[in-house]
Amino acid sequence: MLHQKVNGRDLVYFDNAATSQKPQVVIESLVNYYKGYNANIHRGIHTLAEKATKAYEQARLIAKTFVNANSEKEIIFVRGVSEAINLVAASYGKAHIKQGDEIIISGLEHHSNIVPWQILCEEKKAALKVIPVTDEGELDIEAFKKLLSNRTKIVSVDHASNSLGTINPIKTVIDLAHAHGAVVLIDGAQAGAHLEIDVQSLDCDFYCLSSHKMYGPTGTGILYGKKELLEKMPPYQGGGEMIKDVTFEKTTYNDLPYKFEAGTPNIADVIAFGQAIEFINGLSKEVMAAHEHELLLYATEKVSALPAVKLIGTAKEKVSVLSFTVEGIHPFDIGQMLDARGIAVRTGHHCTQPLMDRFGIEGTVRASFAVYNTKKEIDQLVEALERVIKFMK
Ligand code: 7TS
Repeated sequence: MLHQKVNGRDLVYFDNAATSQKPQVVIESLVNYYKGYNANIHRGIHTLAEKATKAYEQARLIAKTFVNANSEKEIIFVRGVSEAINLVAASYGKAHIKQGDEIIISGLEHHSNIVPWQILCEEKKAALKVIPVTDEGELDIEAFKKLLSNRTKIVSVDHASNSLGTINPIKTVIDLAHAHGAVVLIDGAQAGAHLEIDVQSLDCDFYCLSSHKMYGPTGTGILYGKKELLEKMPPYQGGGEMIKDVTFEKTTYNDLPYKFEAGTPNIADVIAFGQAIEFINGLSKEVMAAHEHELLLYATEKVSALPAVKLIGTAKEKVSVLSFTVEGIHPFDIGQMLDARGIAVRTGHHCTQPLMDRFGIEGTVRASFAVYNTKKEIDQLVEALERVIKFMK
């Protein structure tokens, strides 16, 4: 995948915040499942069904250790972060949110961490409050403190911003929210491959991950939830697997985590997701983060020195995301011209339109780095940008 020509040039893949490329172990895991033991899980007593069930449940144990959950019952496989947040908004929200309650999100959020709460607030006549963002792209914690009250029932923020890279002080957010009796959801979409996650020491109530941003396949991810909360929540979807007993008069629901996994799950992708986590563990997240941080510092220095470039997001703590605008040139045009030179970046609002409004821009050019990227590739980006700027100006 990474060793190919795009538009006649060696591919430089800098769109890792959107989705990362997949290591061989992940691809092989998918192939091995379909070639060797494809069977539906938790049902059959035959050998293949048992093998598939074991591999699927093994992935749950790997995920449990990865986030340091207390029990594998707290790990629910979902399609990704979007579904995880929708699940909490629909299920926890349905059970616990009333008219006049307040939900706090931040100005940095991806649409996936905005819209489910808007839907809930509209339905329940609750209010959505937003933590403002500073000029550097950091959360204004003093303003957050003022938003908190005994009306606050849920606080939902991202661990790291996909558009700016800002790493949020989530432990502070969690402790402040808990002091007001609110539950806290952390959107870990941009943290999974880069930052340490320990849900017990964080004491967050929910934490969400997408496999495909962590070197795993698309179509799966994790919702971690504290057992005592998940137990009190109504099911999200009805169907096979999530039930204990069904009669036309009354249905009783399965135990955790199956209560929230209706229907045949995404077996192959979940198993391969487990392998992606093992890939991260094998390399060590700390070592990966150190490499990515070095790339970020290098790219920040080089790109910000180019004429007419303005960095958007200059927080002190960042994951490896570099967002910028170039005065007088539309981000889309830059993206197209970089693509013509084999360089894949993302341009636009990155599903954070309110954040773009905050900075008074339509969008940015975003380069986001992963473990396989190099300084040489950043040099290629800088050289290409220099040409684009010269050509367009
Ligand atoms: N939250 C954040 C912070 C994200 O970055 C994304 C995806 C999501 C939620 C949604 O995750 P999904 O796996 O359910 O789609 N972010 C991006 C991005 O930055 N470019 O493409 C997708």
